[in-house]
Amino acid sequence: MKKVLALTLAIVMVASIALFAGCGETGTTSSGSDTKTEAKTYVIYSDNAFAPFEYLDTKTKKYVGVDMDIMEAVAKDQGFEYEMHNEGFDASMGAVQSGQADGMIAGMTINDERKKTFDFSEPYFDDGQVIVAKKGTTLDDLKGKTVAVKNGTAGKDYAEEVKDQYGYTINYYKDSPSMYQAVKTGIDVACFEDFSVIGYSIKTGEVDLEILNDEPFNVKGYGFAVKKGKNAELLKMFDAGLKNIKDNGKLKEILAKYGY
Ligand code: ASN
Repeated sequence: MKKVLALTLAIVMVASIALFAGCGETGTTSSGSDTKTEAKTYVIYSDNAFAPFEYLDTKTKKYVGVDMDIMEAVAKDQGFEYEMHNEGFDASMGAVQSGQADGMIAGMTINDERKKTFDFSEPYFDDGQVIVAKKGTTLDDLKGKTVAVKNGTAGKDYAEEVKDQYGYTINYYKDSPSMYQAVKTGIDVACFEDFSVIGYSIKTGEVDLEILNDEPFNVKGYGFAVKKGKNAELLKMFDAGLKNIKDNGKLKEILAKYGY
């Protein structure tokens, strides 16, 4: 009799452990086949000084901008949680590749080279790069000088590509303000930056530089990115949310808020 009781107890214990384990693993609030997985807080990385896409609002000490608003609107639409880390562009790419971040939104140009290591959302904005210098500089003035680029960017890739054509050498910087500063102080004769970003800073009077080329080069879409083959569910939610905010006018509203 004792043996039977002990056995029954053991079975009950094993069964309840299995039940608990099951709950812990999937975090289900199950009712039949309608199971929901436990809410995850996604880690999203971004650039830190790329107005109007992401920049520190000195009054509120919070990062604001087009990308910050898009991420918020998409997450709200899709009902997921995230935390934003504004660590810089190159750092964001590194964080996504190392798995430290689940995704990034940083005015990131969608191109074929990056598609080898990232999966991108649908585009939400189009932009290309321009060459920027002190007023009165011409493209001929680049010869024999140094130009500034930001690590890891599409502008950097383009500057490397056409370097012999213009005859300059390249200095590498970690963020956009350091690049502008190097041009202002004369360390470098020019820098390469996304057209709408430098255009915004010139317009607001933040940066007293001039765009040298008539048309931006390599105009391409900006997209949200995850590591290739990873976080497919996050990318799917981003795309679904992006479609909704495109359809319901929210994206237009966000862009208008920042002057587009
Ligand atoms: N458009 C830039 C790039 O994709 C992004 C940036 O500088 N934040 O390289």
